[in-house]
Amino acid sequence: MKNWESVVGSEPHSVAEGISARGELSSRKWSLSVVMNKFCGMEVAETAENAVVNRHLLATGFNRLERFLKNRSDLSGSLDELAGLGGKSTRSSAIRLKRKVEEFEPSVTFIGQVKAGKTTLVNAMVGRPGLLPADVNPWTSVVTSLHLDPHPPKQVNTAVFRFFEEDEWSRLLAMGGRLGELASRAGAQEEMEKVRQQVEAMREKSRVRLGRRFELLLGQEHEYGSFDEQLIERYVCLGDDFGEDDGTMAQGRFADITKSADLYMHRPEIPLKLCLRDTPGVNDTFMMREQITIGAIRESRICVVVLSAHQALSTVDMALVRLISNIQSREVIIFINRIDELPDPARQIPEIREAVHETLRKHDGPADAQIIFGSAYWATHALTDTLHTLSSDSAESLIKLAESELEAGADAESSLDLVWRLSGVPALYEALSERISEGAGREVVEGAARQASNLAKALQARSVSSFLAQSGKPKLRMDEAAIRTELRRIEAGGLRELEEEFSAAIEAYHLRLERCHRNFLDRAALSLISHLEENGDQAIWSYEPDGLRLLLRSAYQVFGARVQSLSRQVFESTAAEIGGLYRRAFDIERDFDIDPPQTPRVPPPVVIGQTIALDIKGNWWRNWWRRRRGYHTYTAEFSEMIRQETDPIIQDLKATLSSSVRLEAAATLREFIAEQRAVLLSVTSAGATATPGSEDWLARRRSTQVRLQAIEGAMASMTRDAA
Ligand SMILES: Nc1nc2c(ncn2[C@@H]2O[C@H](COP(=O)(O)OP(=O)(O)OP(=O)(O)O)[C@@H](O)[C@H]2O)c(=O)[nH]1
Ligand SMILES: [Mg+2]
Repeated sequence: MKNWESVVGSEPHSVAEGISARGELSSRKWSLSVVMNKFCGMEVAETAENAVVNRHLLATGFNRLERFLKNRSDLSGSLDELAGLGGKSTRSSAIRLKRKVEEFEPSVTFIGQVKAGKTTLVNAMVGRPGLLPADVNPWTSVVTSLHLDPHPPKQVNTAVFRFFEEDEWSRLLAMGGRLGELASRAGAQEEMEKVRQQVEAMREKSRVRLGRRFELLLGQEHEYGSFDEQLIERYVCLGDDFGEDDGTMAQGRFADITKSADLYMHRPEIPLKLCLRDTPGVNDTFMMREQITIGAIRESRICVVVLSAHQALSTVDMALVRLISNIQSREVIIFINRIDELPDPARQIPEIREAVHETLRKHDGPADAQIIFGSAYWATHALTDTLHTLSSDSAESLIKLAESELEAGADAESSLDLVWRLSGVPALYEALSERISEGAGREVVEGAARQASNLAKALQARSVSSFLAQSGKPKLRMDEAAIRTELRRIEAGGLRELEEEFSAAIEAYHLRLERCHRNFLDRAALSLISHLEENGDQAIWSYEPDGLRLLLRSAYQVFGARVQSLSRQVFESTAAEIGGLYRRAFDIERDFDIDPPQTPRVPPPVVIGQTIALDIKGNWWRNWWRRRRGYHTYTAEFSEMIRQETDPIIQDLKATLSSSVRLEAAATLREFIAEQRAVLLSVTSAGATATPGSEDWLARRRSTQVRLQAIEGAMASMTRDAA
């Protein structure tokens, strides 16, 4: 009883034939229910690794990576060739570059509603149903990164668990998370008390569980050479769900204090390294995890938002919408899971799609984000070849969806492939492939191609140098000391310019942020006063903070565009100066350009989406309101509360983001110069192997030049291709 045919009935023909034969449909459905009744109540599939019999399914959805993979392998080939053509320094540069490109690991963060099925989906995507525990106690705050590698990973440690630092941990507990901070600021005693009790209970539990080791463990890491479900459970599942101490206490249960887990897996079906990050759901009442989610989003370029089909984006998910609304639509993919729970998915999917788009539009979210529908549940059953154990409702939905697909003219495919496709996993992998090849993957290839092209140019400069032609010896017109001095001058000039330009940009940006902030506070206070004048203090007033977000976002965008353009200018002028140095050092007459390095990426300002007091329209606000007396107290206290609430966002926008871009730009410039220095100075050490002027020597020189030009051409087309 393995394949689809056996699920829908025992007729020998394929699903495609069967389903398109409308006449047979009712009898097939009848036979389905017979089959289902027979299997209902059966144990759900065993989900250990060895139960995954259809792992080949994981290889679908990567077509869009082809160009990236081809470019990358051409690039590797060219780098090998360059390593052979140049001296020691060129070789080590080429090897380093090749390693960097090969080690490229794009990452994807999965965020979403609590219980939407993020963990189940990630488990299915890595071909290990049951690996990460699904259905975990809501206090979990662990971000788990699964590192997939088509080659067996070289790491000695295939699992690394990190614990909270002491200060992070005490802050988390002392303040009771964001809502705790907020409640205490607003003087909402009731809420505060609730949070405090929960936190106290949690602290007590950890202390009992971990005893004296507790303090010692904070800030530490635990590493393992292998992992299995039990080990992961000890680090990422809280004890409550597992009953009383079952004897494993001796080994410890660390979940309370685990901050992150990294697991390295060999996955030959997937054509590149890939990191999938599973995070805890965000619509929990206490928002302990919002900061964790913000951190996890920052670590990946692509964000997959997992929603549940039967409640895809309602008002309780506004926190989620806010978090993604500061990321470009192209880098957000919405996966609507659990379509197996829809009675009629074919009819409901378009409705849900429309509703989600509408909500995103209305709330200023990434309205153009791609939406994919699927079911981690179907995916798991397809992988483990246990379609016959699908619950009857789920099988019924699957059949209905399959029928409508086939009626719409879908290709005939095997029943297993069809179910896999309907699970949405291949479509999700395809969307990820597309984003990787046009985004981070393109940048990596382009950056390395520029560097490879510079190596090829440097070697050509050496071979066209008039000194080489005359004497057969690689020699420079300038001596080593002069080259070093000149490079130091160029570097200092470039860094100074970056520093000055950045300072000016940052200053303007800070002023603008402060102005936005002040204006917002003033406007809110004015609105409050006029409300009080018109309605008195019995009618409750509220104020939307979205205006502030809009202003902050546009200030950030202006800043981002400015620093990118100033970095580009500085990089270009530095590259031009180095080109001039080559011309002088090698005595080259023709134009000689060096490619400037890539401009730094400006990360999305996710923090703007952080929940602030005004977003929460619960009891606390009513209580706060009722406790105030007199207009004056309202306004002063309100302004102070909102200022304290929004200050951390402004601080983060000021400090973290601008300084990270600035540091990156300076580091890129330094690295660029260091590489040029190594290449330039290595030229004199690379000796000619044949007698200068001999035929052999000339022929070899010509062929080297031809090859270098070919490499340079290939690199240039790759950069153009990428652009
Ligand atoms: N019917 C159905 N159930 C699913 C599906 N995906 C997950 N589930 C179930 O939903 C429950 C929650 O799944 P998880 O994967 O833990 O959800 P999560 O989003 O990781 O939850 P949190 O981490 O707590 O936010 C589990 O009992 C899963 O078996 C699905 O596609 N269909
Ligand atoms: Mg989960």
